[in-house]
Amino acid sequence: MSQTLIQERTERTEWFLHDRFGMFIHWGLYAIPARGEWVRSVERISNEDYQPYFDEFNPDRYDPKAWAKAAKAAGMKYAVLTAKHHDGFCLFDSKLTDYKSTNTACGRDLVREFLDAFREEGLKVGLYYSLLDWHHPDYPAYGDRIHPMRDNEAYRRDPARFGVYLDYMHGQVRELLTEYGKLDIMWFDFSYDDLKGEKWRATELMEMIRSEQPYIIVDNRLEASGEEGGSIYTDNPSIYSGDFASPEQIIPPAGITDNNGRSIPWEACITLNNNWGYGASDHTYKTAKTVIRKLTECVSKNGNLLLNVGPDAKGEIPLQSLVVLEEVGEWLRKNGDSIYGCGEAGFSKPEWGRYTRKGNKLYAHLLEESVGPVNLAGLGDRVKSARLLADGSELFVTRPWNATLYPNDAFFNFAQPEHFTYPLPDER
Ligand code: JFZ
Repeated sequence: MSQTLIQERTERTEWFLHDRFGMFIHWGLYAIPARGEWVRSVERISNEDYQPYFDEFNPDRYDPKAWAKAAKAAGMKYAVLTAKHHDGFCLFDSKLTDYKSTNTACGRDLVREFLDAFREEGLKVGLYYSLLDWHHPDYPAYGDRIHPMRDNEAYRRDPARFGVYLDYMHGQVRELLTEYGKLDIMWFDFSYDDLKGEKWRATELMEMIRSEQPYIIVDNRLEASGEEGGSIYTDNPSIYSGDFASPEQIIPPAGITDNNGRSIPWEACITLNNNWGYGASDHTYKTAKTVIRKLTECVSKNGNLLLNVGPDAKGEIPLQSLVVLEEVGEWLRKNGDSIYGCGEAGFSKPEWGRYTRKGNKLYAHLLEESVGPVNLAGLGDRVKSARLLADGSELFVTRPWNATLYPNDAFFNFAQPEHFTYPLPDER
């Protein structure tokens, strides 16, 4: 059984592991207070005090085609939008709630427009759906997760009412899967140690998902909680273990493998500044150079990078994010062969950078300027020829690093991580 699950997971995630780089979009009412998507919990904001954001929400500069063009130009191949975050506000026209974008001043189904625009650009599309719901009266904000601002009286009076919430949650997932065409990714978020798996009626949910959209890939957070990644980390995954692991704000030091040492599909989700949702005063943006290096690091460990943007209340991706995305795209246009379809090289990490690999092509990401020749220690005589990836120019490979050529020798390609021209190895 589990072998079948693993086999199906391998097939479903083939495109995903090839594509390597996606855009995460955290957007909702919280773009108005502009202090991150947890603002309601962090500041203990009551339903009543959160209501004005719903009343004034009107992102009249929302232009998902512009988002899609920016993602595509950045070299991203897929995108995931928050259809509903923890605050419960729906960016889609759910029949199961009034708490949705179509009932705000903007009156638009933001999810549908997102999907249309990104598909139009040829990107794969995914939706993030929060398992938590601070707005639903029957959601159990219990234990240390009581949100004092919440009036979840109904649940507190009668915990059995959690089932009412689960019907709602399952119903909304079904809406997303049946009313919006083919989706490529379902990104659930998240579980707690004592609220995961079957507590979400996860088997039933997964069976529904698979029957509606057999090829959709699902993250591991129906089961994963905090540090605990769930049974996807084992060679005996549950039906709701997910198709990929979702390390957050971290790139796993040695990639992710199961207890048999076999590589598991994974995607690191990383913010561009220090917030998922729009943070008006957060200017701690990563540089393009950092993003390129982190993307390379993920790929060198068989992983993906889902890079986040947090559009503002008007619907625009912050300019600081766009500038970084553009520069990353510039690099990928020249060096994308070292990222797409690539993975771990099977050689230990060189002193001067990282390797990625696709078949018999090895990509050397030179992260340090070298003094003299770049040492290809460990490759021995397997290097047949070397080229600078960005412009195709020849690089000399000198002894003792290539002596003899064999029929299946590796091609050696240098991906240029930055825009500097590094010194060619001397021919001696
Ligand atoms: C979750 C969300 O809470 C967050 O707002 C954002 O959407 C991110 C992508 O996902 O962040 C988490 C989820 C789980 C834990 C911590 C942060 N956890 O269990 O420790």
